[in-house]
Amino acid sequence: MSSLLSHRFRTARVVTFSVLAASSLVVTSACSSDSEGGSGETVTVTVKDMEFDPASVTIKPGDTVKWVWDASLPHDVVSDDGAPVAYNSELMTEGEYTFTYDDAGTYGYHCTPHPTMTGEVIVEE
Ligand SMILES: [Cu+2]
Repeated sequence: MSSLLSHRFRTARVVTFSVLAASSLVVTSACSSDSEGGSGETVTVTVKDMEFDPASVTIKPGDTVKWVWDASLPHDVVSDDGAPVAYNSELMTEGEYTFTYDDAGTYGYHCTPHPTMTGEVIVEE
């Protein structure tokens, strides 16, 4: 009987977390749709433990990518060697980092401590 009770508690906590995660997603997408004076759109990528989600995004010149951390391990966002422009965030577990891509091209990036954590931004006219 006690194991059933603890299972029910755990289920309730998972549901609460999901509701919180869903409501923060709504806030994020609401923010990304507000643009001022014809400036570019903002696309959000979540920095999770061991993956960028989504790992590939396609945007237009002048658009901005906003990485939002949702991680327990420290990760960063660093442009690949040979990418058309260089940038890098701090190593962190929470917070956000933005970069605006002015020119068309394919921009690979990665996380320094985790070489298998890779992503790309495709900028198309
Ligand atoms: Cu990482």
